Amino acid sequence: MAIRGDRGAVPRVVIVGAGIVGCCLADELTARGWTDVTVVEQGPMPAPGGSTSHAPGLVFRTNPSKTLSEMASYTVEKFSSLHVDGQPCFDPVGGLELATTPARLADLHRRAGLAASWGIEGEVVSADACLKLWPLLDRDLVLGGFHTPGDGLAHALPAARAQLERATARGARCVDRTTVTGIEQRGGRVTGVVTDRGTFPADHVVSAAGFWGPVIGRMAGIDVPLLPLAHQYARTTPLDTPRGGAGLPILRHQDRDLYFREHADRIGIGSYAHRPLPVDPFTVPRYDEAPVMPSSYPFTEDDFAPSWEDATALLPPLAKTRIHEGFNGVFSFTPDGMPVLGEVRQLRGFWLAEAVWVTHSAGVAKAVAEWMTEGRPSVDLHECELTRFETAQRSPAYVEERAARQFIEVYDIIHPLQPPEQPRPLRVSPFYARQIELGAHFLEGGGWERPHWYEANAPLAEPLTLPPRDDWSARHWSPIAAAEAKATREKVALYDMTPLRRLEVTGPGSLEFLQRTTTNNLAKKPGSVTYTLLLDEAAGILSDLTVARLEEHRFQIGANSPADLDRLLRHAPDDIETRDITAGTCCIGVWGPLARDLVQPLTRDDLSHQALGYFKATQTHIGPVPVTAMRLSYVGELGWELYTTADLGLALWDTLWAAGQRHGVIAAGRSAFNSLRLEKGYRAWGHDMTAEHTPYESGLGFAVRMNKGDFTGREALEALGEPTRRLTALTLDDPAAVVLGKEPVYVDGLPSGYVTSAGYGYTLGRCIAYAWLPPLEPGTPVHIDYFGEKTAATVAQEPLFDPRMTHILK
Ligand code: FAD
Ligand code: THG
Repeated sequence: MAIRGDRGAVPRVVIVGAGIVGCCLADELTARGWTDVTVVEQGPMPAPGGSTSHAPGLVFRTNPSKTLSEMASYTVEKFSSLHVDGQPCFDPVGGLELATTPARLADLHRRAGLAASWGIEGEVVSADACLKLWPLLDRDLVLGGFHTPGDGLAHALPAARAQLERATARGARCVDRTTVTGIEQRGGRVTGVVTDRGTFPADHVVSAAGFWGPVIGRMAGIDVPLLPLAHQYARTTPLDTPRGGAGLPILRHQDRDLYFREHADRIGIGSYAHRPLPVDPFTVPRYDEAPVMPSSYPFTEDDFAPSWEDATALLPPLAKTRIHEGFNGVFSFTPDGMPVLGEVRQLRGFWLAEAVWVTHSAGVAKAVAEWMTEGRPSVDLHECELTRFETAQRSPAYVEERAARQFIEVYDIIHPLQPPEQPRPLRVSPFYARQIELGAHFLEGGGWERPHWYEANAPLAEPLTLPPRDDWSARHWSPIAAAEAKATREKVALYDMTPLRRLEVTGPGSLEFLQRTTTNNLAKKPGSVTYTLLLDEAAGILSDLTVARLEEHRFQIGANSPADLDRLLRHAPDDIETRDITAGTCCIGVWGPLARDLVQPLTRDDLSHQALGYFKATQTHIGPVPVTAMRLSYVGELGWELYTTADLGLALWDTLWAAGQRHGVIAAGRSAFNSLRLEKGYRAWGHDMTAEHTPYESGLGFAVRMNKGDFTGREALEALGEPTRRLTALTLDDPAAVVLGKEPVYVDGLPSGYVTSAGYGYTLGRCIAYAWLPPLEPGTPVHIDYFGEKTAATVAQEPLFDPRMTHILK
């Protein structure tokens, strides 16, 4: 099937860069019927001098990101089927991650859990078993390892060549020694690629330029948030042991930031232990001027010295060898370690496929090709899309600092809640000074400082008895959260909701536009609020939103990520305006049984249930502060979200705080917040459900109105059969047990799904875990693997808390 454009013409694609990503993409596109595909490469083929040209090709598939793990699995599968000169492009020598500290050994159990969740075979093995797999190891150093038999070595250059040849056989062409110098555009669309050998007209341009991404981005007027860093790789002189060339597994010694592979009778050593060595992509030498190749800088021996000591300590036979050759090889790092993918809204037809490891290259290429062909990828890419970054997260200083941090932390044991250290604080709400006074323990999200609990509430926690926590789940957690949750259920608490993204849609076409874009019926009177879903064409959930109709033609949307704004802007007609008002505004959630006692005296308007019902909004005043009050609550208690402009935020906080003293008001943080929403069964987009899930299986069918007229995803919803999996609420049987998310779930002893989000339900006295599982009856026993231990859990009836809504409807 050949791809045709809008006017029947064959669309022209130019891919910039013939590294592994560009070559995989040429193959994936031509396999999908794209015929006019040109790969433009500045260096000479078949080894043009980018990162791929010297990649040692280790493929460890296990990753906290399900998406990256699946992409890696696809790379393994695909490269295994590619052959060059009779040799497969993947060697399944297996992978071994070592533990030399108890903390690492525990973490390997956690990684084994991740592997099981994402369907990767692997097992934590003893030190003796490690020695069998890698006889050169010093047995005394090793406590155990994580063995993944299906991991191994990708032969990146042959894989690139094989895929490019296949693409060429389908009509693609590759022009090497041709440097892209400009991107042409007209009317917000890309029209061509300018090179030192002429211009290539194009309807789509994909920048697969690796660490040169920012250079190509600048030609297109886009900041590409990645930083090239050099990373040291060295090979030893030959090793005279009988095991040389025997197919040793790829090896990681993360406690010393090292990895190893065999090169016939030599050992290759990669190190992340050295200082970050940033490279300016704008000053990288051209191929002909580079000493070796553009991505290879001279080896700095001093930087490698400690790693050599660590390497010989782990592998004593290496002491009889020396470093034969080494180099500082350059590749891309991003602020969060994830790739940068997607079409740029401001320049239609211009796509990014950058900051991709060989490990994920085929999976990334497949996803981008699907996206270009069908309008959406088949995997959830929200962690990889360019649109995930906030404006402040794309400044060069931010990117440099965070990307260098990613380099340093690449093998660190990272807790899922662990906040990055710098640059902080970046974004703060107007209540920040008060939060500090109250001893807020801040974590970070989307650049925002977010209180997780307040030390000021410590006395409230003293009388509570909570089960003790293991070291891991006790991190970034405090028993104070339990006291804050209790105070919210029993009295009243203030929550800083400022980081909750707010969009404003105005103009005569607003209602029609939002009706067409989301699932619920929004054609209600001004003053109504509706919970609704943003779906893609295949009915995958792109976001869940609250839409408040504040005036006939003015809507305020409570959204999730910057991608939501991008999505709306892509589809918005000219007669409406859509903008992000988050930064200029703020929000306090006032929730708890005493919320009305606190707030009503501060306003002359009637806030009774009769006057302002559930999911209703109104403009009013709280003391001197004009606010928009929305009667809804993600924590499942009576109360309002109170919005005002940023300048008035502190006055709003102080007014509520002063009035709340006689009611015992507290400030409460996100740790309690997450517990309360789990008890209430409210889903968190990006954790519980993503574009890979549809509303019904996610338990969100109530937000879909099939009879309201057409909307994006409606047709796909109609075609859906009975769900084969469900987002399922589980409670852990042992009141002292906890899980945190992403753990594998076993039904009848078989791996059957994975935990999405989890937290302790303080009202319930048990940990709650949501999980994707085959449909199961409430009461079904299952178990969850937590650090290699099986913990019993039971399928629960939802909602776990207040099914009759007595806490809210009063
Ligand atoms: P590249 O291979 O850099 O390709 C980009 C191409 O774009 C280049 O060929 C370049 O010449 C071309 N280009 C740039 N600008 C222009 C222009 N203006 N005009 C025309 N062409 C242009 N990954 C793993 O998965 N496992 C590993 O074990 C591993 N080890 C590594 C070890 C080292 C020492 C290094 C440096 C990297 C390692 N990586 C590893 C990372 C991996 O090599 C890269 O992430 C990957 O190769 C990037 O592929 P790419 O196609 O995006 O980029
Ligand atoms: N507040 C506001 N907007 C938001 C959120 C929020 N947008 C993003 C995210 N959070 C959306 N998530 C939810 C999830 C559940 C509810 C509200 C926002 C909720 N659900 C009720 C229920 O499921 O019973 C009511 C649904 C209904 O009546 O249709 O309250 O926190 N502003």
